[in-house]
Amino acid sequence: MSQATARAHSNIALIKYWGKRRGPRNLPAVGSISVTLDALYTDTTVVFDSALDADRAELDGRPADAARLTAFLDLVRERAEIDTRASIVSANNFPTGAGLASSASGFAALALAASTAAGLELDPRELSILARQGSGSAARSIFGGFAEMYRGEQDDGSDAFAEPMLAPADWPLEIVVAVTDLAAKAVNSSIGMSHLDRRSDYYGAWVEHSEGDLAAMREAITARDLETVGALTEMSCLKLHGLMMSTRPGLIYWNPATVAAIQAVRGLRAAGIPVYFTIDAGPQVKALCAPGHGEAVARELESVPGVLETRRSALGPAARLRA
Ligand code: 2P0
Repeated sequence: MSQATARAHSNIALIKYWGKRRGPRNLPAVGSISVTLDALYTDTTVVFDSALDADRAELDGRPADAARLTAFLDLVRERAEIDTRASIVSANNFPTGAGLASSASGFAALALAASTAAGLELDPRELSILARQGSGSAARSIFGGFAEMYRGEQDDGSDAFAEPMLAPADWPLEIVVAVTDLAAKAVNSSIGMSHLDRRSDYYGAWVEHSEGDLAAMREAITARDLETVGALTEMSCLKLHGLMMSTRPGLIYWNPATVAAIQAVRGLRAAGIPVYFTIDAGPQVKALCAPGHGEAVARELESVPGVLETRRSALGPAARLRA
């Protein structure tokens, strides 16, 4: 038996990933830039055990569908030249599958725990490539602080990985997550973003403008220019949701509280608080703000009708092994 436990944190994209290029295992059609969240994480233990005749998985104390996980473990087994089955025990400290990027933290933690338990010593880039093969956004959760995921050009995905941009201490922004619905989302991201070239008339424009958006965001982050980072973040979010709404069948992830929270963020900004919203494939609103404003932002978002709870977070660390 060999085992390892890893913790990886969720991340939120400021410039969004949506859409895949042709090829296997989550080759993104566009690059993305994200921040890793300290307050939201997944702990995963993997045990390779020759007594098992099939992979077993448990998520948050309940049996989980092992099929997607077995496909992922097969990548690790192939590389380590073993065929031992594994038991995976994983827990999120936040709601799973509700637009809080549990697949990002989940597959990043699994990549690190499974590769280590299998005896592989992967460097961060190799880990990022491995995590991407579980879920595209997981490639970014290998790193802390700000990270950029590259689209890559190769058919084998060898250049589709993330890299760190800034450590949390380099620009210690705060994030407030406003939860508006705890249920798992109706359409998961992989399905929502499948075959977009055939399903949305806006997709070509989304891909065409992505390099410009990424370049502008890189420049704003390097300059620590929160106003520009925030404007680009809201633009990429709204462009993503415009694309989702334009997809046949139209995808609407928002509820009334999502819209109310957007307005509340803009209201705070009009009152002089540097805060900007973003939203992933779900109804939760994430507010990015300057250091020291998290408490006021959380208080305001908690007063929005339909907001169930808020979570405050600093920028988080890279994925790491735990004893
Ligand atoms: C992102 N999202 O950049 C975008 C914005 C959601 C909206 O990446 O199919 O779970 O596993 O690669 O990574 C969610 O998609 O999709 C996502 P797969 P994933 O964070």
